[in-house]
Amino acid sequence: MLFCLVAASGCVVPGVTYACRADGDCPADQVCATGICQSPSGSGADGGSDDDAGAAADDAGAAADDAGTSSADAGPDDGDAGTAPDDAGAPEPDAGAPPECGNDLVEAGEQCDDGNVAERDGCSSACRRWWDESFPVRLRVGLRSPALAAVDAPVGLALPAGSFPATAPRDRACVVADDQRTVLPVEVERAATTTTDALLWTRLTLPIGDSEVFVYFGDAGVCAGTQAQVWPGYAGVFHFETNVDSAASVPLADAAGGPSVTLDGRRGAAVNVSSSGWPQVTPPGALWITGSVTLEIWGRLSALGSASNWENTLFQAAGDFASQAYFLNIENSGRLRGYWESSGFDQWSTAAVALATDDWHHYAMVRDNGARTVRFYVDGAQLGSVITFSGPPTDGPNPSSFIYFGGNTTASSRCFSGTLDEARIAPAALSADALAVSYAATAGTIVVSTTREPAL
Ligand SMILES: [Ca+2]
Ligand SMILES: [Ca+2]
Ligand SMILES: [Ca+2]
Repeated sequence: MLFCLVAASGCVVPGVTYACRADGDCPADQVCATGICQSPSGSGADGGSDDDAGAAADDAGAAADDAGTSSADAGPDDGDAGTAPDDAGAPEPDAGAPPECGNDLVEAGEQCDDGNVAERDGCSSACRRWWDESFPVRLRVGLRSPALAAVDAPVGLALPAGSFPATAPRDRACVVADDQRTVLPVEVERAATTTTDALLWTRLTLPIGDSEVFVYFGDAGVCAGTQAQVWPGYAGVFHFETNVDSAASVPLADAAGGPSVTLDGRRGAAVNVSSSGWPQVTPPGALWITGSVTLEIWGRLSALGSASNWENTLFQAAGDFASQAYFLNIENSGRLRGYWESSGFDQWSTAAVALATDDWHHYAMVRDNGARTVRFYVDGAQLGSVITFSGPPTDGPNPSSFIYFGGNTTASSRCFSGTLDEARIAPAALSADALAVSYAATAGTIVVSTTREPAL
């Protein structure tokens, strides 16, 4: 410490503390207290006013530090235990701080960051590639379709046991495209109550290479009401999950005696059909089709038919014996046979399928009124040659008209004996590719993998 009469000599040395006798001995911004020049607000007891000023700056730095800058708190902690932000930011600097979702920066631990915390926009509120964080579980479904022309088609998703929690409301699933944004239509065909498997349908544009969709479970029915979007273009779709089950709002009834349901269907449950009972639609309504039509059904014979022809009936749309809009059966020879009244059309496929009992096959007939052709299919592949015809059916339905699945109004020996599943009737001539997809989609060959996320 040196004495210097500041006011008189003007000798002010920065960083030096001056002795004084009066305020006039001190620099202009200081006063004389207890013989030493110091700031007016300071306390001589704490060793100097700079310390307090430093404390204030330190606190400001702590706040800035917690906001994400790492430079402010470089100095030793000032010991001000009351500054909560400083403590919350420990350890300093904030190298261990979690990433911030929604700051438009993809940081460690984030799969994406779209600058917001909104759901269902491709990047979730947790910055994951996840449709909506309110769904705790999803199933990643890997897909691969056969090579074909573009087909917009229903695709069956069979979800194995263990795919999702037993408590999840499986009748309220959502199907989302791989962009985590596009919600696809969904129909829950089967949601078992005692196991954790399920059968869904969605609709996709094929072909697709290696692709995937995601099934989300566990939230209230935000995707309800999209079922009809799975089945445009069909007059009737019948899953036979029960003996009166149909998917396209077509009332399906039992024939006398009624068919029993077996869980051992081609997909989910199916109906056991015999001459004593089959499912039917009466009156046929929109299923009475005299224009182009496509008939599809899965069948498993328990025994070959006992008649000498017209046996193993699959479809019969009839008003009476002499009024039929379409008919399809499997002759015991393995040839498919189509028929309708008013035109004299009665033709077999030019090739045969090897029939065996207890063996599922997908059978189809396409009547193309525009091209005047009939095509037969087994398991998605055309059976034999295209057959031409000259006249389409002309009979309208009458008061006793019906659609039979497996039944035959002419002779009980012509009924189907076995199990039928997944019948469809479309008022159009579906393409060969569409039938290939229909077969593959029901057989499950389009789905190549299912993975639960998160894993159990
Ligand atoms: Ca971020
Ligand atoms: Ca988002
Ligand atoms: Ca079924």
